[in-house]
Amino acid sequence: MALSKLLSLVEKNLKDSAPFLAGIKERPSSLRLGITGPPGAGKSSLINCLVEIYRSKSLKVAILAVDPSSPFSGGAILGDRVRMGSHGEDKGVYIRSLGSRGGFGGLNASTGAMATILEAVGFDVVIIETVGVGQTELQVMNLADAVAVILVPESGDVIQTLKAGILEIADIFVVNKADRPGAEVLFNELQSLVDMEGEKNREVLLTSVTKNEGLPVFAESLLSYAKNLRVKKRLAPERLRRELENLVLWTLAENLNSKISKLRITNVYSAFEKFKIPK
Ligand SMILES: Nc1nc2c(ncn2[C@@H]2O[C@H](COP(=O)(O)OP(=O)(O)O)[C@@H](O)[C@H]2O)c(=O)[nH]1
Ligand SMILES: [Mg+2]
Repeated sequence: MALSKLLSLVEKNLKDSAPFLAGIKERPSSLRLGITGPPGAGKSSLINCLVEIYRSKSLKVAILAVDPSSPFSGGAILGDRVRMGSHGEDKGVYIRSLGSRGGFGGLNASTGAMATILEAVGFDVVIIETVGVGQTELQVMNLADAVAVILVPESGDVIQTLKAGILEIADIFVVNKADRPGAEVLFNELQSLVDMEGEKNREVLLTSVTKNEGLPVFAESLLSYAKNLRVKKRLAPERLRRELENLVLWTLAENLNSKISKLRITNVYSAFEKFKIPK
């Protein structure tokens, strides 16, 4: 498929794709939804439900899964027909897994480029799934117009144990696996966190994929957050600054890797030592 080839080209050689990417016009109607949370929380299962709901509204949906264990990837799909549902032959659904390699903002840059392409070729919704564990994966959520952080009763004392980062980026908290004990406790805990914030206007929802509960509400809410926050998030100075920083770091790392031989790198390093800014 031509789209897959194009995305692979961009993923493998972001630098050379820059002029092409710069020529792509942004589609104001497209929305990016970020889904993150600890492994096993049910992110992929929920995304599968979102896809079904959005498809029923005739929205075209693309998924970028930055999760090596995602059931969307490779053979795992075949072993998990329930979670994948029937999107296999649906042309209005595109699923792609991305490795979280390429540090220094590389993942951020290539995921962003891929989302841009997917929007340009006509996908109304681009869902980005990352495991909310590493800083790199969390940063990718900056690309989204709205972010849902998925938690489960087993997450335990989340508010104490979760890194601040993952709590901050949420527009919606989803307590999934509401069919399990402890879901209400976690829900209340998050609700009081959100209530204290006042002006931030974040939301807490309960879902159960297995019991088919809370899913349309979640789907609708995520979409409406994205619609409302889209412009603000895409033009946020903080985000643009971080994207630029990523790009600069990534370009430097690329150049360092490709242009400096191993022999010379020691010379560069000792030269650099001399120029360090004194404290
Ligand atoms: N009991 C229960 N299990 C669920 C629910 N949602 C997902 N799961 C299961 O949790 C496991 C992890 O789901 P997955 O979607 O791969 O999680 P991810 O790692 O966050 O993407 C799978 O075995 C799912 O079937 C739910 O609402 N209730
Ligand atoms: Mg997953």
